[in-house]
Amino acid sequence: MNVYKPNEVEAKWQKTWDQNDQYKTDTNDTTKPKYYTLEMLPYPSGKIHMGHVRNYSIGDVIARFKKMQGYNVLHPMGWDSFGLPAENAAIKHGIHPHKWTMENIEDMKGQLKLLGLSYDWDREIATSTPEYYKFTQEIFLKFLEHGLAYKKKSFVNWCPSCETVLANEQVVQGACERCDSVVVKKDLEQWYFKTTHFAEELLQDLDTLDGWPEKVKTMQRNWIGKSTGAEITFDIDGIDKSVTVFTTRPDTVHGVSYMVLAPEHDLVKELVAGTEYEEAVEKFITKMYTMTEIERTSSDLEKEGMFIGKHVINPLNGQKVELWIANYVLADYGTGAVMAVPAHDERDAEFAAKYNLNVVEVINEDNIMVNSGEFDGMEASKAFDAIIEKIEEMGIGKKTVNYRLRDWLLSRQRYWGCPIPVVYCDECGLVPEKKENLPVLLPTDIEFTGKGESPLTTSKEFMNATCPCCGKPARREVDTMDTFVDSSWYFLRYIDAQNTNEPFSKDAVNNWMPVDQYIGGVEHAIMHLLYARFFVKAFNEMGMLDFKEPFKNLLTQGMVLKDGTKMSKSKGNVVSPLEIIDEYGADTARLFVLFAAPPERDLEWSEQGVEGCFRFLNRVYRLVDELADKAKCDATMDELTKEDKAMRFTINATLKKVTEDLNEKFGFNTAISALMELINEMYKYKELETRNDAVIKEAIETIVTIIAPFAPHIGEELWTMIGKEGSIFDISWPAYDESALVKDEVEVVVQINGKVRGKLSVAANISREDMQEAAMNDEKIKALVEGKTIVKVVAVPKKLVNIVVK
Ligand code: ANZ
Ligand code: ZN
Repeated sequence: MNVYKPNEVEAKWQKTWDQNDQYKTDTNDTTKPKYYTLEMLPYPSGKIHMGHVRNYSIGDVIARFKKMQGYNVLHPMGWDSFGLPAENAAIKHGIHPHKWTMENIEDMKGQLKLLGLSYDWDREIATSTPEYYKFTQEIFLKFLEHGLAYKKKSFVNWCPSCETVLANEQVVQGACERCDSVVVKKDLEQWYFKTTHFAEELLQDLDTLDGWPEKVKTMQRNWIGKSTGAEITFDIDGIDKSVTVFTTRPDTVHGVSYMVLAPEHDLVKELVAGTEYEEAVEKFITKMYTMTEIERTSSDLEKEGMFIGKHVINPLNGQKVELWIANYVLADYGTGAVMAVPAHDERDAEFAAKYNLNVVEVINEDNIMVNSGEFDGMEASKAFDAIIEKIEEMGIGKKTVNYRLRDWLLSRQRYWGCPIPVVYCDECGLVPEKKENLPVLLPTDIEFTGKGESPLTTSKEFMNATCPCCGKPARREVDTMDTFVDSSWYFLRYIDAQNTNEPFSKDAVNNWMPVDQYIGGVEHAIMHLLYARFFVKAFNEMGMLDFKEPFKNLLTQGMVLKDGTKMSKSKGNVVSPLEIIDEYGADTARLFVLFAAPPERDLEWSEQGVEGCFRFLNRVYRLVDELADKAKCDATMDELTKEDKAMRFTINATLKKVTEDLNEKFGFNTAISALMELINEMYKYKELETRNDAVIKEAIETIVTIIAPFAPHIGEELWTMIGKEGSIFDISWPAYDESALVKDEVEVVVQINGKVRGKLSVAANISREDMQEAAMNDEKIKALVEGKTIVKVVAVPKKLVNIVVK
């Protein structure tokens, strides 16, 4: 008798897989259909956590199952290795970001290998290596050349103490998240990608993504935020100037009772210059600089504003209304100006109540226009178009579409990111670096102080550049790219990871894209997925590839919780994957995260659950070990008893269910529980005196095959124990035996006057008459109808017999 020793089994098979290059993919092999399965690439923090275990276990089951189904499977892994933590480690511990990152990658790679994941490590990429970021830079230059990257001045969050730009997420209640100083807005030149160029396509093409969760598509739709409405121009009273508003409710234009400009609107300073309002307006604008857009658009925002001394004229009814500025109007949405209709807009209503402004209703409860001149009596939905038509006729406005989506601000004042490959020359201005000079390397003579614009300015080596155009001394761009840029194209690089000439070959990506199954956390539902989609659309427009969407199917897995909350260091509820692997083995860890909940749902960590999975694997091991000789025999199936047939039914029904559950339904938990039932049945069956060796053989082979994608090490081990040669992952996923699922006996219900009174087991092909007779002869039924008059007996074959009595 053998004993299951997971650590020995797992080390042995991991070594064998490595030696045999088990998971290398030949992307040029076209004899099989392709299947590209991908998990979102991790940041190399140095330690894997349970979220990784869950994410990668899901991906691994899919990869192994698809391979056994005959697909040529591509399943790569890499590292999103630029980013702030490496720089912070440099500031704190004096270790260079590159060294820190590469050591973490080595550590984490070792940990992933312990999980037995079927990655083709030959395709591994790390976004912070020159071999990779060379091409990120090449792509940037392509975007620049095609007008999809540009530089413009804009107001950004600036911490005066850290002397750096902050992302919106780094500003907490108006203060720097790191040092708590009050954040100000600074007008700085920044780099942008023109994501808005594809706003409509990014929205429309969501409809083609049938394999994406509805909630993710909704989040993207809201983020893109398409609004249809009109722009309408109002003249300013007494001077030769006007204000144009964007409104989604042109039908309410007669209800405008004041107008609001964003405090930062270009006109504001001009309108108040030299007036009594000037000083107060200046103060108000400065105050706005300390607020983030998120705060200003929040519905709990305390509305605040001020009159700025001018009036505008409503072009439809000639009324003069006051011109205000207010905190709830944003400078860079629509036109930065709002026609306020407090009767029909909540924000305006709040503001009007606070400052005692007029409220004029223009649509009544029945959705009919009132107080609207010639439009009175019209349905509001009709007035929407009618008023647009009118303002277009008058030449004071037009129908417009607006998107909430902004261009992507990609420059960061950081060291550990991809250098933006341009230089500034006194003679030639902004000059893109030449392609043959790429990569523009990150310099190593850097001081990490945590202050300053970009640490790159401290590098002499980096700052003393030559102009690629005239050869004179020039200054390099010191900003680096947002790390989301690196992860917007990595899935293409995996397909052609050794290509030294170009980021990827067009043919290769056309053959292998889209990713058939993408798996990752829902926290990436907006940014990463939108940016990756944008990149693919940009590549498509630039002729670099022929498809329009990168990810055909998307699975967003739930979180791993402990005691109902997310595992986190601060809460002290983190369970270390390495400890679990050490104690129970990776197969148990994998089985647990796959079994404990459906993949989209949150999963509650349970020590008992883990132990249960470990006991189950032991139970499977003992069963296979005990019956290994039978599984090796060559008995034949003839002469099956009733019990043999029942066992064969369970074996094949389980195989059918598992196959269906894995085929794009992600029913890992239900598949595993079906397997558990099969094991239970087998434990009973093997005790029968009449047990049939051929049935045992079928059962054991099926069990080992089913368990393999979930728990690959024990799968291989059991496969060897039953005398098979080679890897189980080289066999074809078996087809179930249809004939074993045809039952020769069926259970039928017996009713008296329509109420169920009993059940009968009868031959599946029994005649109607025999079925009626069998029911009438049943002892229990006999007793129940005794002394009553039988009016009629109805039988439905394979289902029921109904006896009507009086
Ligand atoms: C008049 C009105 C009447 C409006 C009404 C709404 C309801 P979405 O749907 O998000 O596009 N708005 C326009 N530009 C703005 C800005 N820069 N900052 C803050 N608010 C702005 O919202 C469009 C509506 O938001 C516009 O339609 C405008 O108010 C306001 F009963 O115009 B509405
Ligand atoms: Zn020059």
